[in-house]
Amino acid sequence: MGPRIQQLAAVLLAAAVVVAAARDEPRKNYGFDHSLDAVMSILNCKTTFDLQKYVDALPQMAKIQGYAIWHGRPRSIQLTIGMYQKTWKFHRDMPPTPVFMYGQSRETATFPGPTIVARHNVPLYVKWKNHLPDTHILPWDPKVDTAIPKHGGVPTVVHLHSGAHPPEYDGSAFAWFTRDFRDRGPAWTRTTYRYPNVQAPGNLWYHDHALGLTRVSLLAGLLAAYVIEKPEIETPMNLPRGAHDLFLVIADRKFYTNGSIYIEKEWQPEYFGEIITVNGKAWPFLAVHRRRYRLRILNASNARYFNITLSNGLPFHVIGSDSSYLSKPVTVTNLVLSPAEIFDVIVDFSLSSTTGIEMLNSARYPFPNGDAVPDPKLDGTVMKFVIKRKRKLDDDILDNSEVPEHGVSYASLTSVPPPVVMRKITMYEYFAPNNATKTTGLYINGLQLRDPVTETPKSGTTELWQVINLTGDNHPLHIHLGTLQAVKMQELSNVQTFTSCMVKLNDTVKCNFDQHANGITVPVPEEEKTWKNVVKIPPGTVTTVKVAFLLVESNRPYPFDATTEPGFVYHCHILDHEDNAMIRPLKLLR
Ligand SMILES: *[C@@H]1O[C@H](CO)[C@@H](O)[C@H](O)[C@H]1NC(C)=O
Ligand SMILES: *[C@@H]1O[C@H](CO)[C@@H](O)[C@H](O)[C@H]1NC(C)=O
Ligand SMILES: *[C@@H]1O[C@H](CO)[C@@H](O)[C@H](O)[C@H]1NC(C)=O
Ligand SMILES: *[C@@H]1O[C@H](CO)[C@@H](O)[C@H](O)[C@H]1NC(C)=O
Ligand SMILES: *[C@@H]1O[C@H](CO)[C@@H](O)[C@H](O)[C@H]1NC(C)=O
Ligand SMILES: CC(=O)N[C@H]1CO[C@H](CO)[C@@H](O)[C@@H]1O
Ligand SMILES: [Cu+2]
Repeated sequence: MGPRIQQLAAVLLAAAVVVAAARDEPRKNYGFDHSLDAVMSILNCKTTFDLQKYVDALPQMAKIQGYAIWHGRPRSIQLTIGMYQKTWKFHRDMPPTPVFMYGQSRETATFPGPTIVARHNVPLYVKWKNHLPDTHILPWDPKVDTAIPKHGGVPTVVHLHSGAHPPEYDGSAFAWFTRDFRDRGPAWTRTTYRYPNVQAPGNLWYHDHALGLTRVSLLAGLLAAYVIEKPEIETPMNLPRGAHDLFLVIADRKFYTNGSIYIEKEWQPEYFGEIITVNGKAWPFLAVHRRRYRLRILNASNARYFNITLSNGLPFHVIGSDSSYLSKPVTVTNLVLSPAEIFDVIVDFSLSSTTGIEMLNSARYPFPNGDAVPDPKLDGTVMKFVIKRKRKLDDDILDNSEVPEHGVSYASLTSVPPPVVMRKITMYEYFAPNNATKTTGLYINGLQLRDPVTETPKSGTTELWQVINLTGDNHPLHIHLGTLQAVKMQELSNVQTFTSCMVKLNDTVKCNFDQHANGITVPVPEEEKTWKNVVKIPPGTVTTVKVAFLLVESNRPYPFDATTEPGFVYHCHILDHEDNAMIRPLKLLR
């Protein structure tokens, strides 16, 4: 190692040690100690560690139209999308990495997979096909409740995140299947899913959801974007379109020197990588014109939060978050993204004072109180925009798009009926003793996924959920089918007393919840005031969210039966937590 590398090694080692020290570590390998090997392997490998930034152009994933036009009207079609093992170059100077990817064929599969563009109210049928090999490319932990097929193979099942669809098409963790449907999970019923696309227009994504494998299968590459368009709403907004409407799918990864993706064999509470990829490339660059661009920023990391800014201070005009537009655009200079969170923004590069603009990240990890701070040389940067020289008579530069004055009328909390039920949802973590057969993990309300359902909302109603975080981390709450919006975030007083009481009694009444829910109120950020699919739940607070089990755009019940088997789930979207097992069943009633 050269002196500069050695210096950086020391910094990195220090950072990793701090991460380990920052967490309670009741057992030796509950932490990040093994990650030192990976850090070292990266340091020893000049090609990986000395990766030059901004040498790969930002790719755009292929767009697949999820409808046909027949006599001028959109109509349903069926797509076939497969899952393939291939290799992918994450950087010009890295060896090819074995990955799992979605694609319409082996040749066209990409990391992330193709973006599906569906049309509002036009159902789309997708046949999901598993072409994966007999064994996973990444290790999984048998101490975590995991889908295990009789005949080998990689269990998969696809969940359309944010989708409003009946339970049989939700991609239940128990509805998995292996190659050619050879083995199938207990809730498996069909090969082809029907997505009704009845909800408001916005940004969704699809990803794997097989029991106990979500964190490794997404890490391996089974994730992609999905859009529901509704021209009646979107055309009048006059947003940037076509080549100026881009997805940025951000994901952090850690690699071995041979290019393979690194993850601990044993389940760890959070996966962090120091290499930031956007659309499958490490620290890419994008050449842009001096004009407005629409950027749909999706955080597809396992556990990393991002706090992004542009290096020259250019603002983001936020027009939507997750799968809904806002009431009106909100202008901010930084965005905090949790895992699985989406911000839909417009950036006006014509106002740039510089020709190169870096997208920076400053979120500590684990978020928000972890002692690890992103390294400006590594995870402190995301990508770079490079402004193209102006050419004469270049039509492409003419910009008729705008930041609309108004968004949609249904984004506000009061656009839906008042709640009919109030629930308390408590997030815990437990530390298994060294000799336990189960690993350390997390859970909700003292219960596990396989325990009987306790959340049974009535389809067509809204509810208030008070979500209490008894852990040290921020957890992004994700509810299948329903859509949610934070109402209030209030800090808890005497947190230690309340936490130890809850750990003992697991009962908010006996633990005098009301007497602790009296701290200061933290405002809900303006850019998150719309119907979301993940709401960040900060530590030491009770976050009250309104959950709508209806179509918020029309205030009508779902035009399908949402009460069938196998039901839905709600969970934390830190994938490592979801797998083990911050996840509970959700069953709608008529
Ligand atoms: C890369 O190295 C790791 C660690 O030694 C190993 O587990 C993995 O199988 C290797 N990958 C390939 C493609 O050889
Ligand atoms: C995000 O970054 C901005 C700008 O650097 C800073 O003001 C803000 O406090 C950060 N937010 C969080 C939650 O870290
Ligand atoms: C991205 O999403 C993952 C989960 O999917 C989450 O753990 C992570 O914190 C998010 N990161 C950002 C930058 O939003
Ligand atoms: C496991 O460890 C606990 C304490 O850590 C101890 O009380 C228990 O006896 C151990 N069990 C076995 C089977 O060794
Ligand atoms: C926690 O409380 C729930 C609901 O009151 C109960 O069903 C569950 O068994 C309790 N769990 C533990 C570990 O005490
Ligand atoms: C109830 C509660 O506040 N639990 C934890 C939330 O997170 C903080 C860390 O920021 C812990 O100190 C609390 O115990
Ligand atoms: Cu979590």
